[in-house]
Amino acid sequence: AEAATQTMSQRSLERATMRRALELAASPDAPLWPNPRVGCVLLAPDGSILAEGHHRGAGTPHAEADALALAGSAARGATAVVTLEPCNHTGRTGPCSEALIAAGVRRVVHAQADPNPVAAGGAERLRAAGVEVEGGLLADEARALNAVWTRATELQRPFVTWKFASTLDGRSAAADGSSRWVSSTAARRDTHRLRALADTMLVGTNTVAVDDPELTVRDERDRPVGVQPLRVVMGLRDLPTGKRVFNDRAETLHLRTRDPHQALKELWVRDRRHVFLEGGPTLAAAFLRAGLVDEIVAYVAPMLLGSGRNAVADLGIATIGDALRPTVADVTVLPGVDGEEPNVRLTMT
Ligand code: AOF
Ligand code: ZN
Repeated sequence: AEAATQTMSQRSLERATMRRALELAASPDAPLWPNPRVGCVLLAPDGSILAEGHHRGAGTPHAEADALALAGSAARGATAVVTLEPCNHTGRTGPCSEALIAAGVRRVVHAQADPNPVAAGGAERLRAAGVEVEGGLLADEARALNAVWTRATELQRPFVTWKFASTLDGRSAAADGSSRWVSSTAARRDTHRLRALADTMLVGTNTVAVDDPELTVRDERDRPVGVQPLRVVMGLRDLPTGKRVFNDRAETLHLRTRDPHQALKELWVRDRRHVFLEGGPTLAAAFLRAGLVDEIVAYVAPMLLGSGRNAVADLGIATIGDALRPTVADVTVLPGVDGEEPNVRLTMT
């Protein structure tokens, strides 16, 4: 009975410690990309906290290494509580599996299993060295914390969010090409917030030629914020250098391809994890047809045009049974400001 009670209290202690590790993983200086957000807590045999660590971005120590450096020789016999399975590879830094073994850690409790085929295998390596390993504790929370990174890593290509704004009848511009503005001020502000979470803005050459967007992230007062996502223009057409997408407020890449698979491949090798697709109807249709849209964010404005540019071009669907039917994950009403009407944001997967 005593052993059972001990196991119970160990379990609840490790659970609470994992919650703390998840908090650490989400520290303000944790990366959004290209690396995952990871936290680690080292517990002494008596259950007290020896050290806390977290990852601060590509090329800096992993969470485990960060905590081990703080604990020093006190890590001998400790339990490491980590939000992600310790890595087993030499990438930008050394393998955490070996670092934990060398430090004499006795037990490792991790949440999410490492979806990265290059780095996985840490749990196995630790067990082989005689370290007790338990995986899966609060794994759903850990996965949610790095939802886009996890999906991209599993797919081995960037995660694609297609964002569009349309009228009630699915138009993104009027017959004369005018589109300022379909969505409300609040909706456009919300778009900037979402853009800032991605590492890549993607449009087609046609959108640059016609709409001349800047594709930077700005806050409410229109000031540049933090590191700007990479701006990518896709298509074979040459573009005038005077377009706003080529200004010096962020980097820009012109991908001379029409193939969505090829584009994502080139972005993946450039360490891109999250593409925010804001291209016109042709590019959106190309990605949808290729099955390369992972998430759709639609802003719907209470406006009717009856003619004009469709938000998406022909998808080759002739009958209702063949319609693409994304699953709705969220519906949010964005209240109008300064006398504007509300807009609706639909998030779908
Ligand atoms: C991190 N931080 O705290 C942990 C990671 O970019 P690299 O070469 O340092 O390796 C990144 C991989 O290491 C990552 O994809 C994941 O599989 C593993 N664990 N990565 O950036 C961390 N623990
Ligand atoms: Zn590592």
